[in-house]
Amino acid sequence: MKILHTSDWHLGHTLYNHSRNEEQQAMLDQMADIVKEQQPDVFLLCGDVFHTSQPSNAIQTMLSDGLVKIHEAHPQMTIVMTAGNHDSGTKHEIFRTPWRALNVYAIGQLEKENLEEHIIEVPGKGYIIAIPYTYEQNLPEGFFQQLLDMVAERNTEGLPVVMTAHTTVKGCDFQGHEQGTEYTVGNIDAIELDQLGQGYDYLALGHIHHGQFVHSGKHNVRYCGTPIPISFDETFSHSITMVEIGQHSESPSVSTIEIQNPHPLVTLPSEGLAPWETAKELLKDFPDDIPAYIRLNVEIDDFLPVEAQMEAANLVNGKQCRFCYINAKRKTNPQTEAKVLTVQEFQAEQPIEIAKQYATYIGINFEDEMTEMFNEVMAMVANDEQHDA
Ligand SMILES: [Mn+2]
Repeated sequence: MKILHTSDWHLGHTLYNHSRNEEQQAMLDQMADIVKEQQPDVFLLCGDVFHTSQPSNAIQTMLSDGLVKIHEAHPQMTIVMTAGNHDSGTKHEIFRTPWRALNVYAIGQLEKENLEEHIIEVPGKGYIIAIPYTYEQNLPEGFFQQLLDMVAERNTEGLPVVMTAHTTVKGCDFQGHEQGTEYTVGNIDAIELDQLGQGYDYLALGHIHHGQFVHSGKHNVRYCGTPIPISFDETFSHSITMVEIGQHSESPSVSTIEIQNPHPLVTLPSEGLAPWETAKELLKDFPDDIPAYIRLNVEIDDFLPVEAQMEAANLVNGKQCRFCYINAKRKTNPQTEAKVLTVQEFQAEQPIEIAKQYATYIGINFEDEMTEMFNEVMAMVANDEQHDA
């Protein structure tokens, strides 16, 4: 069984108010070309089809036209499209009946009473267990294993078994996701790989934007990643994943095909931070004919000049690139850097000490006059509390 694995299209995404339609259309066209060339048996789109649960009419048309083109590139191919945390699970299924006529399975919600809805048999080729995103609280215990067991029972021919999920698996590399931690990425808490059961030959994951094998020891658990970047921090290459599995229990062979983005996301300088004056020079020198999105990484002592945004926007006048934003960071001085406190330490500290540390953290000098004002306010608060009591 030959599978094309993709996820996280985020159709309708805007980058600092710039529409991504042109790029996303180019991405869809490349998908159709790849399908025509590769002729996979299965096309998996593992969640985050749209960027928002309320995509505009034009964006919905973009998806349906794109999917029809992908279908026409290889009409025998089974297309499985699950909903991610960015999608509306119910809207995802509105056209499931007409989609079926084009060999497209739209799976938006968990069918706890009707598990069969999640099992798609690709005749003579293999099985797909298609599972959309769901709140963990809404997931019955052992749900994945139950489905895998159902497939194991009927898979007497030893055909390949592929499962999809849209979630955060513990230990993944979440570069590109803002505010990601070891425990939660993109509003989905990390789960152990074991919780997704055993018995699949390949686990096709969506949600994490950096394409990667999740370290399971074997190369059969994979995030395919975004086909085009959603954030400036996705500084890795973007691709779709091609998977081939001979038969059940055999290791899949996996390769990637790169997707070209006509509007690259560029950070200036390409590494580290530059002072504001240098950043402006870099922007001025940026080639006129490259239709990139630009972010400036700027190091500041205290504050950016008020007119900085406007200055930068003016500097790209007449260029093909689009200025997005200034990512300003304060110089960190190891001697004055605020220390990290535990809750207990925080509660034990005097309010004035907390205020001083905060001032240091945001780069303000806490002067004697401020100490005086602070003490005065504290006295007033204490006085009020006494009256209230
Ligand atoms: Mn996503």
